[in-house]
Amino acid sequence: MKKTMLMAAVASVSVTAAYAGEEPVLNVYNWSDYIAEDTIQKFEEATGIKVNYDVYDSNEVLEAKMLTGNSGYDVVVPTSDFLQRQIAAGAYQKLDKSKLPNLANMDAELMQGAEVYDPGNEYSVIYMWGTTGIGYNVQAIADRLGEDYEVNSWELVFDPEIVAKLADCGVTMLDAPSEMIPAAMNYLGLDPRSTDAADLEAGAALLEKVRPSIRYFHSSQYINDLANGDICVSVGWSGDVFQAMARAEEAENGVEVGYVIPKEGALQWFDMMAIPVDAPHPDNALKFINFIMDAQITADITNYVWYANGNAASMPLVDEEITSDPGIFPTEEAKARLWGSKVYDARTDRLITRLWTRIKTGQ
Ligand code: N2P
Repeated sequence: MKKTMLMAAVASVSVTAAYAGEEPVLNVYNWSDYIAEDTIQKFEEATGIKVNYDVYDSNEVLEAKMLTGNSGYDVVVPTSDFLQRQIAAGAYQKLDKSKLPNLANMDAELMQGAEVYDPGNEYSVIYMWGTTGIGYNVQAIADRLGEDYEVNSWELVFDPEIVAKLADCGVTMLDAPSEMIPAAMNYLGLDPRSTDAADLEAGAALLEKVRPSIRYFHSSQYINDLANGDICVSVGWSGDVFQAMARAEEAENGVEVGYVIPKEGALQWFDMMAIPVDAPHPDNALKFINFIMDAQITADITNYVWYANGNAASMPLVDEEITSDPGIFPTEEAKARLWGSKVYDARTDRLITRLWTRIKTGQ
């Protein structure tokens, strides 16, 4: 009898404990090569919360998980246009801003820019932002196009004759249809944000034309390949190309990597931290998002991954080498030629997926 009462008492204590707080676990799903080496460890030490950290390199992969639900993730980092579509589908929960005091560190202008996708910044906070431009091996280009050739145009990958001269040293593109097709449209002089089927078809036709000169479509492999000199041109994300540059320098392998925002313009995107509607640990998620918005923590990430962030307070702590690089923080002149990601309706999205399959498989 006594024993039973004791067991009941123990059971009720542990139930109370479970209600008082979440288990000290957090499941994060972020882009690959997108965090400093010690960020997770620092968060675990500061909070006692154990982090399971998984990575992806494609918005489509993340979106499939978010729209299916039950991903088990507490914090994810979709790009703003994908985020908007996922918010509309009910995939995220509103942020309890009373638990995010470090929101005061954020750059008001950039957060306002992000409101295009998330009005009132109700569901998301900027993690990092960047551009989709061209990474290249300086010597390999000079060898094939001449010492005087200036890499500053999308012609490097979209002019069939020019890219054919580079095919032997390895040209790669992102496996990101909603970034690659608009870039081709932009090169053709079309509005990269157009959803007109004829414009999208024209962009796709150009990609098909240069397809024989493309070694692969992949969105993370190119970092090491550029760094090792195994490929010579990648349409890639700003920070990733800078990471390739840094890895080559560290390896002292004689490979010099450059990054350019082409003169015709480029996509500027924002990656946003958000909490899935069915996150198992939403309070821990808020703790993590607030931790990331700490000025020093965000500066450490930018200093490691070479991506610009949206945290004004972190700026004085970011290396001068990064803040002064126009490939990472574009000049006003370059900024005027950047375009924002476009949110596609379901019909346009299906068309883009179809065109992309055709481009990749050549059918
Ligand atoms: C990090 C890639 C993040 C940029 N490897 C994609 N929006």
